[in-house]
Amino acid sequence: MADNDILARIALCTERGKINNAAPYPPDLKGEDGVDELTEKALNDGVDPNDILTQGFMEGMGRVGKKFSKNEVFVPDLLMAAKAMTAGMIRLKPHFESGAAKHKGTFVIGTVRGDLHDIGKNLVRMMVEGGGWQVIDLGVDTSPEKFVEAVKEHPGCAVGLSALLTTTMVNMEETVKAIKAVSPSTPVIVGGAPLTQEFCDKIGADAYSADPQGALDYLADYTAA
Ligand code: B1M
Repeated sequence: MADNDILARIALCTERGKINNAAPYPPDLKGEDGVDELTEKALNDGVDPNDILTQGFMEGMGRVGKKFSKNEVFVPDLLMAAKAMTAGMIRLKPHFESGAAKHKGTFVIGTVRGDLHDIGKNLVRMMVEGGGWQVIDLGVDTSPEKFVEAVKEHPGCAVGLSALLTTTMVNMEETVKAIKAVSPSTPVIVGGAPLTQEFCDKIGADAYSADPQGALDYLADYTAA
């Protein structure tokens, strides 16, 4: 298979959530190679790991992310795409560690203090990972101090805060203030069902996104600026 063909196939399998040959999902690709085998083949054929990341995984995750924003696909589709991408990322990992492939930057994400909801946060993490970023996931119930620690540990990172409760979204303000106190230039993106742009402006965060793709788009604009 030519390089462009295998990359296009990796993008398609990522978008459709085809993990590997044995995976029965999606039914129309049953018995065909998935992201796992195709990534291995591409690497063995000498395809640049950066191309696998950008033209394979990022292309596929980008397509599914845009469809999700337009309600053309749903949470399970996004989860399957992320699973497929993760299978390929395991094969790419040694290339990132050796420096042959490069991340676009570091994104620290967590659900804020008092909040245990992580399904939406995990979707954002997966999309941003699929967008070529190194993601540090601080998990749920994350204190402002823990975010500050991560910001100090990863200079130049961007931060994402998620909250699902009206009682915990208020903890975002304290977190944004703590981050800005140690690093005013660190961009902070906020999201979660009860949030609004108005709330984002009120607490001094840099961006609000209603969905994972919006967070990724903001990061792309931020790095391009
Ligand atoms: Co909870 N819960 N819950 N819950 N729960 C809600 C949020 C609630 C609306 C249900 C209801 O009453 N109708 C309600 C909140 C009401 C309010 O605050 N006004 C509620 C409540 C009250 C509670 C408890 C207090 C219940 C209790 O114990 N009495 C309790 C609180 C625990 C705690 O956090 N301290 C609680 C517990 C739980 C479970 C643990 C059982 C479970 C969470 C499991 C988990 O996450 N691992 C749970 C669940 C599943 C829900 C519902 C049913 C679903 C939430 C979800 O995952 N949605 C929810 C009701 C509902 O929404 N129908 C509910 C799917 C997910 C993909 O969407 O998280 O919005 P979402 O993420 C979206 C966007 O918001 C965005 O992208 C995602 C994809 O589009 N997004 C970002 C999210 N973060 C982002 C960050 C970004 C950008 C975009 O940039 C950084």
